[in-house]
Amino acid sequence: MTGTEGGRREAPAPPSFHTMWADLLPIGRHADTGGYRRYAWTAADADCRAWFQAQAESRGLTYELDRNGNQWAWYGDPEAGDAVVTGSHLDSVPDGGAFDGPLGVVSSFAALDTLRARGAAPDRPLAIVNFGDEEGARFGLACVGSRLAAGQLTAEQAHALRDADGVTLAQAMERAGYDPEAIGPDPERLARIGAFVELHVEQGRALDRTGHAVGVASAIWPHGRWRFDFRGEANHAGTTRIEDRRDPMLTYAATVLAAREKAARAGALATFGKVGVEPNGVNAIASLVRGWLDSRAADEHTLATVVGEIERAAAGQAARDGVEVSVTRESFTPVVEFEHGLRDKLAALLGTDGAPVPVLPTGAGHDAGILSASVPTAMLFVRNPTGVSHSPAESAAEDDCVAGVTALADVLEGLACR
Ligand code: HGY
Ligand code: MN
Ligand code: MN
Repeated sequence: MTGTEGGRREAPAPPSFHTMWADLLPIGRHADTGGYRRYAWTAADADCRAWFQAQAESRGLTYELDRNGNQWAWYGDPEAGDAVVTGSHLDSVPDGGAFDGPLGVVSSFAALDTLRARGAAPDRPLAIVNFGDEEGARFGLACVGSRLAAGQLTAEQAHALRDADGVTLAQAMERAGYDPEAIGPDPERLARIGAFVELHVEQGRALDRTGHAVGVASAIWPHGRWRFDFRGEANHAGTTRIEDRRDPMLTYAATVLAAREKAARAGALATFGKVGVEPNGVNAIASLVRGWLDSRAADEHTLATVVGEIERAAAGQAARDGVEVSVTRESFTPVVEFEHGLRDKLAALLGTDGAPVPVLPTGAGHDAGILSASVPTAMLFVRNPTGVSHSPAESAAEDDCVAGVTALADVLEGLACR
C-alpha cells in the first residue's frame, strides 16, 4: 500500500483496518441491492452499536453510552477535558454505500492503533465517537444524536419525530432498550472536547481532480429539507374527465421540474428524492402527494432564494390545477465555516511546502458541522474516485483509505502529543 502525496511517511496498512472493515461490511447490507439499511434504533443499528462497543473494549478503551445514544470510546481519562475526539456515524441512508460514516469510525480506531504502534504518548485524552442517527433516514431529521448533544434539538422535538409507520423516536428508542426520557443537551460532555476531527469519504470528486488522497474541509454548504404536501381530489382514473380533475401528481411533477430549473439557474442544488402518494393506486387519481425537497447552496441567501422560488412555482401550479399546497421545513443546517485555526493546523500537519493539502468545501452535512457551533471542529476527506455517494456504488480505493488512516493518525498525534 502506498504512502500519501506530500512525501509523508509510508505506512503499512494497520491490520486492524481490514479486520474491522470486514466485520462491519455485512451488517445491514441488503442482499438484493447491496445497499445499506442501517436505520436508527433498528436491529441493524443495534448490530453496528455492538460492533463499536466490541472494538472499544477489545482495545481496553473506556466505553460510554451517552444520554442520546451516542457511543464513546476513551483512550485516557474521560473527565480530564481538552480531549481530541474523532469519529463519525454508522447509520445509513436507504440503500446507502459502505463508506459514508463507517469509513470515519473504522479509520478512527485504526488511527488510534497506529498511534499506539508508533509509541506516541498523548498528553490529552483521545476519544472515538459514533453519533447516532446522522442520516435521519427513518425519522426525517439529520444528525439527531449530535443535535441533541449540542442542544440544537430539544427532547420534545425529538420525541415528536415519527417514522413512516407512525412509530415515534421515543417508542423506537424504548423498543431498542434506551430511555427516551434521558435525551437532551449534554453540555458537560461537549465541555470535555478540545477538538473534534471527523474523517469522511468525500461525497463528490473535487479531491480526485487534485490528485490528492486526502483533503481538509473548509466549509459545509447550508442545506435543508422541506416537505411539500399537495392535496387534490381522489377520483377514478378511468371515468374522470381531464377537465374535472384536481390531480396533485401534476402539481408535484411541475414542482420537481421547477426545482431543477431554479437550482440550476442559481448554481445551487435541489432534489426531490422521496415521495409519498395517497391512496397510491394505479387506477386512482391521488388525493395527496407528499414530496420532500433537499436543497443546498454555497450561501444562505442563495438557498433561501431558490427555495422561495420553488415554493412560488408550486403555489402557482397548484392554483392552476385546483390543488392546495403546503410547505413545512423539516430540517435546516446553516452554513458551517470550520474553525480556521484547527483547519490550518491540519493543513500544516498534512501538507508540505511542495504539496499543500487541498482545502475544500462540501455540500454534504455532517455531525462535525453540528458540533462546530460548540467545539473547534475540522474534517478530513478521503478521495472518492467516482464521487458517487448515498448509493451502493459508493467507493474509495484501499490505498486512499489507508492514506486517510495515516493522515488521521498524524493529526491525532499532532494535536494530542504536544
Ligand atoms: O444529507 C447529508 O448531507 C448527510 O449525508 N447527512
Ligand atoms: Mn450521508
Ligand atoms: Mn455521513
